[in-house]
Amino acid sequence: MAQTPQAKYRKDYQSPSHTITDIDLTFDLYDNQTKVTAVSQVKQLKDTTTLSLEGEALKLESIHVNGEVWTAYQEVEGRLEIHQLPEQTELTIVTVIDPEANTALEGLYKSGGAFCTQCEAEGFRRITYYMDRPDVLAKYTTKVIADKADYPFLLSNGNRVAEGDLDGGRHWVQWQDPHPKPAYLFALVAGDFDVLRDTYVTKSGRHVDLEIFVDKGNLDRAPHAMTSLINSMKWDEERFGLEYDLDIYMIVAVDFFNMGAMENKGLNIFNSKYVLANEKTATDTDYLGIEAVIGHEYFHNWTGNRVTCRDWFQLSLKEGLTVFRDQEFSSDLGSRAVNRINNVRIIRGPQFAEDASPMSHPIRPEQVIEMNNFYTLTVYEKGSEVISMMHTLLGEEGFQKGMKLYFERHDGTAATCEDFVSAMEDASGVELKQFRLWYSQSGTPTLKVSSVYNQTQQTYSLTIEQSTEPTQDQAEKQALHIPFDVELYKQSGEVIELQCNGKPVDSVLNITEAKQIFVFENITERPTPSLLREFSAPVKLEYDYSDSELTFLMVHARNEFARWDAGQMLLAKYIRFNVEQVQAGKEVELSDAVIDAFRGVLLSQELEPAFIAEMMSLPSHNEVSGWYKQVDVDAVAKVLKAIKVTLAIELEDELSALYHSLKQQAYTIEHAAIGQRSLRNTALGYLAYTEQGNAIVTAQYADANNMTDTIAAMTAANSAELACREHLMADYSDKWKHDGLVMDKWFTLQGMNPAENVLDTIKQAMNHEAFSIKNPNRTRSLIGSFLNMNPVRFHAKSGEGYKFAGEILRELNSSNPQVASRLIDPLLKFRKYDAERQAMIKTELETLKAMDNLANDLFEKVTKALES
Ligand code: B3K
Ligand code: ZN
Repeated sequence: MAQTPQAKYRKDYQSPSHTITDIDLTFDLYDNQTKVTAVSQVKQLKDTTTLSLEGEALKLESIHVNGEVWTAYQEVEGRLEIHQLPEQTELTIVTVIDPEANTALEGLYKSGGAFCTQCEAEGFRRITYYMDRPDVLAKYTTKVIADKADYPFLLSNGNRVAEGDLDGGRHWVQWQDPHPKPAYLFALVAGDFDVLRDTYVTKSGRHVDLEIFVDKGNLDRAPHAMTSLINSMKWDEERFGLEYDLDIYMIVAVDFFNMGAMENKGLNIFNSKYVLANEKTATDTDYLGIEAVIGHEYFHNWTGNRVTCRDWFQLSLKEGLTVFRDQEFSSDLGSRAVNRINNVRIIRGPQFAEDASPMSHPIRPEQVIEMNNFYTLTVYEKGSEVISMMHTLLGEEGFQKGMKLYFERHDGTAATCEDFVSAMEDASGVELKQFRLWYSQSGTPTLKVSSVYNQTQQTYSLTIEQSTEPTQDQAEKQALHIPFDVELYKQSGEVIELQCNGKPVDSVLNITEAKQIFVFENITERPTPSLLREFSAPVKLEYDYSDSELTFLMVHARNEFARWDAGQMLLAKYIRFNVEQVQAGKEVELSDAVIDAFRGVLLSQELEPAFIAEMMSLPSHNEVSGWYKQVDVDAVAKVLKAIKVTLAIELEDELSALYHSLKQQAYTIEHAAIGQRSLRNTALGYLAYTEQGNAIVTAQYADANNMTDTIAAMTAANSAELACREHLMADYSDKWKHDGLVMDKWFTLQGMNPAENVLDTIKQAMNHEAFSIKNPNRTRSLIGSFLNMNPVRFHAKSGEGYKFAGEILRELNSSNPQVASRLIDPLLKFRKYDAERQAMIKTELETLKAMDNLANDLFEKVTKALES
C-alpha cells in the first residue's frame, strides 16, 4: 500500500478557513474525457491565504484567479493547495475526468447508457477540486452539455433556467438551485429516458412538477413510485407541517448504484430496485420498500438538505432522524405493528451483531478512516431508535415542538447532533442530559429484570439492572437513560393501573442507574409483566419468563407488538434449549404447549393476517447467532429447521385450511391484500416441509398471477429443497433472463440454496447472461445472499466458502471498494466461530491486508477485525 490510511477524529473538527458562496459548473460530457469547469466565489474566513481543496482521480487543466492564470499552487496526494489567494476571489478550475472508467460508482460515472453522479459522502472531489465538506454551503448553477441524440435529458439540481443547441449535434441545459447546499447534494444526470409526470400542489399552493425518469420501456413500472412520492409529500405536511420548497422534484432510476437511493436537492437518484415495480416484476416487499425509500429521500429535503450535517461524524443527525420519519410514514400508512416488528428484527439481528463486532461504534462515531464505511445499521437504525426514545420521552406534542425549534434555529445551516438534542430539550422542558450518552456510547445495553410479589403488602417490585459489555472501540461503559415501557396483567387479562408511592405512574419507567427497584402498590394478585413494550429502547432484555407467562402474553397483551414479542421469547427459550440438546447428541423437542400456542395464533379470528404471519415467523439464523459468543452454525441451523418441520407437521391441517381460504383472485397492493398474501405464503413456507410440499408449491408457481406468489413458491422450494426446485428456477430464468432487476430474486435464491454443491451453482450463475460483477445489485443478490443468508454452506468446514469470498473481495477491492466493504461484514465476525474456521477466515483477511492496492474501505475493516 502506498501510505497507511489515517483516521480522522470527531474531536479534531475545525471550521473551514474559507467558504464558497456560489459555484458555477459547466460539464462538457464525453465518455472518457469530460471537461469540468468550476467557477467558485471564494471568501476567506480565517487568517490564511492558502485554500486547500480536496480532489481525487482528477486531471488538472488550469487554474485562474479573478481571471488571471494562477501558478501559486501545489497538487499533493488527494488535495490541491492554492496559495496567496486574495480575500474575496473568483476561482476557476478546469479538470478532466473519465466517467466511463469509473467502476467505483462514486463521483460522475456511467450507468448503462446514462451519465449520473453520486457525491455523498466524499464523491464531489472526484468531479472537481473543491471544499468537499458538508459545512460549506454554496448556491449552484450547472450547465450540462452533451450529444443531443444520446442524451436528450440533461438534469441537475434546482430549476431549469436556460437551454440551447450547439454545433455537432450537441445541446445544453442550465440549472439553478436557489438553496445553498453542500457538495454532497450535487447531482447531474444525462440520458435518454421515459418520463412519468404528475403535479403536486402544496398546502400553501405551490405547484410542483413531479418527474420520474426510467429506462425506456419501463414506464409501466413507475406509477407506484409516483404514488409513494405524492403520499410522502402529503404526509410530511400533515404530520410534520413540512412543505416542499422548489417547483420541480425529479427522481431518476439507474441500474448501477452502490446503495438504495440519494437525496440530492430536487434531483434524487435511485437504484432502480427502489423505483420500478409492477405486479408481474415486483413482490409486496419490493412495493413496501419503494414506498419507504421514496419517503426517506423525500423527507431528507428537510432533515438533511435544509438542515444538513456540520461534519460527517454527525451523520446520524440526518439519517437517524430521517429513518425515524420514514418508519413513522410507513406505520401511518400501513400496519404499525408489522412495521415495528420488522424494524425491531433489524436491530436485534444485524444491528446488535454490529455492536458486538470489530466495527462497533456509537451512533455518532468518534473516528473514521473511510466515511462510506459508516453508513451503518448503527448510524441509521439505532440512530432512529434513539430519536424514537426521545419521542417516547417527550410525547408527540413535545417532539413536534422540538422539531419546530430545531428548524427555527438551524434552517439553511450545517448542524450537529448536539444542536438537535438541545432543541428537543429546550422546546419540551424534558431534561436529556444523561440521555445524550446514547450518542457517544457504543454497544448494546442489557437490562436484567427480576420481580417479587408480596402478597401481604400487595406490592409487586421490579428490580432492573443495566449493563453494557465493553466493545472493541470502547472499554468503559456508563449507565444510560433508558425509557422502559411496562404493563402488568391480572390473570383475567385485565391491565393493572400502575401506582408507586400512592400516586398513579406512567407505563414508561425512567431507568437511569445501574440498579433500580420499582415498587408497585395495590397489586391484588401475582401479575404477569409485559416488559420493554414496543421495544421502547434498543437493549437486550433478560427476564426469566415461564412458558405459561409467555403463552398468556401471546393472547392477552393488549398491544400486538407485545404479543409477537412474547411468541419470539417463547421460541427463543426452545431454540436455546434445543441447541444444547443437539450439541449433546439428542433430538430436538418442542412442548405441546408451544405447539398449541401457535395453533391458537393460526386459528385466531381477531388478529390481522399480516400480524399472524409475523407471529409465525421464526427468528433468523443470524439473529440466533447473535445470542451466542461462540456460535455452533450447524446446530443452530438444525434446530431452526427441526422446529419449522415440527410446527409444519403438527399444524398441517390448520395451515392447509388457512392456505386455501386465503386464495385471492385479483392482485391489489392494498395493505389488507398484502397481509393476506403474506400469511398465505407463510403457510406455504411451512407446508413445503410436509408431504404435500412438492405438489402445493408446484401448483402455486403455476397459478401465480403476481411476483409475490411466484417468489414465495420458489423460496419455499429452495428452503425445503423440493424436487420441483430446478424446474421452477429454470422456468423463471427462461422468462426473465433479459431483466437483471427481476433476475436478482433468482440470483438471491441461488446464493441461499442450502444444497451441498451451492458453490458450483453460484459459479455457474456468475456466467448467466444477466449477471455482471460490475453491477452492485447483481453482486449483492448472488454473492451477498451466500455470505449473509446461507450460513451452513458459507461456513462449510472445507473452507471453500471463505476462499470464494476472499477471491470476490480481492476483485471488488479494485473495481468497487464500497461494494466490497459491505460484503466483507460476515468475515469480520470470525471470532464467533470455532478455532479451525477462525483460522481459515483469518487467512483470507490477512491475504486482503497484504494487497498493495487495498482500498481504505477494506483497510479500515480488515485491520479492525485483525486487531480484535
Ligand atoms: N444519504 C444516502 C446514502 C449515501 C451513502 C454514501 N455511501 C442515502 C440515504 O440515506 O438516504
Ligand atoms: Zn438517508
